[in-house]
Amino acid sequence: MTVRKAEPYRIKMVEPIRMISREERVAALKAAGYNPFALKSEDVYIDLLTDSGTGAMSDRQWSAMMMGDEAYAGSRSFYKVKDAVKDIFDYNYCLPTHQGRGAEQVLFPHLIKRKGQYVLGNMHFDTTMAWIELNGAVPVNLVIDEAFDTQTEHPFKGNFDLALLESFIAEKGAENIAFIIVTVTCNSAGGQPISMENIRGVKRIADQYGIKINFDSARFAENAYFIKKREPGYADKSIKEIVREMYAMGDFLTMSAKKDAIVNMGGLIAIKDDAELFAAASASCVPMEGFVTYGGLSGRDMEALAVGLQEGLDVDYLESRIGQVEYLGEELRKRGIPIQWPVGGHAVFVDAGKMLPHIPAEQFPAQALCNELYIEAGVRPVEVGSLLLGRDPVTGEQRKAGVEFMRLAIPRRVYTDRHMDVVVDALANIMKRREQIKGLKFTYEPKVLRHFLCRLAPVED
Ligand code: PM9
Repeated sequence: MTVRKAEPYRIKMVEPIRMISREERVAALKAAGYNPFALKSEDVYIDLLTDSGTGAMSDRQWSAMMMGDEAYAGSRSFYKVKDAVKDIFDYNYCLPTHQGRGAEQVLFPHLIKRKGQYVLGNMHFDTTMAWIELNGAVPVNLVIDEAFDTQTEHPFKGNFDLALLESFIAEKGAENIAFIIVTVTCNSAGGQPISMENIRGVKRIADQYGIKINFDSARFAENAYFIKKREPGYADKSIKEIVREMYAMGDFLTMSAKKDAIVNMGGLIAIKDDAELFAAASASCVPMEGFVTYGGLSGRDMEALAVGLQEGLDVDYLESRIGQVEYLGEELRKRGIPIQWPVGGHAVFVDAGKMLPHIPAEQFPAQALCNELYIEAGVRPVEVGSLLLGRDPVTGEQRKAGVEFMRLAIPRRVYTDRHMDVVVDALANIMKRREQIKGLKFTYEPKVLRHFLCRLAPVED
């Protein structure tokens, strides 16, 4: 019998959690306007809202924080981040930012030359989409069709549809494309990876038309792990070698360091070799995020980041982390719960449209399922469907998501497989009474990024 592997770490410190009563959960959700974002985290038993900034830092990261150099300018801690960026991505310039959206805010205005230009991606994340639109450009998603069919087996559902990418550029004209964003892994499609072969295809097309490539790098190491596991020719390469090969095809990167770099706060811009772009972004960084050697982070944050960037590449850690996501996914599948398959890197995405076919998209089936899971077991997921997608900025019409996902995002090194079993039991119970679940309507709808702050109420029959 093969001896199974366990987590490649010991737990040195714990944070107590508790499940409040069902009556208290019902009252808490009502007070939160049926939007789990408004719940107090103390009222949540297992928090799977996000894997962003929720990971457990290692003893090495905590001890590195003691070395934080809090100098306003020229901090020693900044140079450790810069060295890690050079070592891992081989990019020469770097600017820290307070988180991923800070990086987007600083860099994007220098890439979008005029209103109406397109920014092409496999599938843009919501804040990324917001920063593209706020700069007057139009975000376009060109992911392969398989991404929207949760039941089809495909190893790289985050891939670009290369034929569509090429025809879109040819039709609109290269001068109307601001840049391309390759999101690794592709969060909105289910944490789905993009293959090296596909990135090569994007690069070929980008070069042909003289268009630059940005990597949205929140989950760069998880993407590299999938390439190692699923793509022929990469089994014997290290994660760092794979990352280097991926990033050699890009021109710059924006990163939320709160995911694969396993810090609670932080972000990055890195630029391969364009000194002019770096100078322009530096000039924006100072008023927006802070001086160029701290960009919204303290010295101790940067110390933790320099260590976390390297720790995130550890193959044993990645195997255990993605193994836990697979475990949750497999257990749910055994109970007939429809999920994006194969599972992605950071989360299991439940196909709520399939599970609750009686709730139309405009009544947000995935949000209704999130609320039900909270009521059932105090588990907090997040909606990644039509509620998140929002309205068309021109027509004001509700856009319909390709799939109505409920995302169960797993924080890094935080929960055990026993916690995952709670989620499985709860969803299995919900599956039995799913016809009784009601859709939702707005009682308050903000104009931008509405899913964070909206308030809802159940639709009455
Ligand atoms: N992603 C997530 O939960 C956190 C915000 S929504 C609860 O998945 C990508 C691919 C992301 C991402 C954030 C950002 C923005 C950019 N790109 O949250 O600003 O997944 O650090 O990063 C979240 P920040």
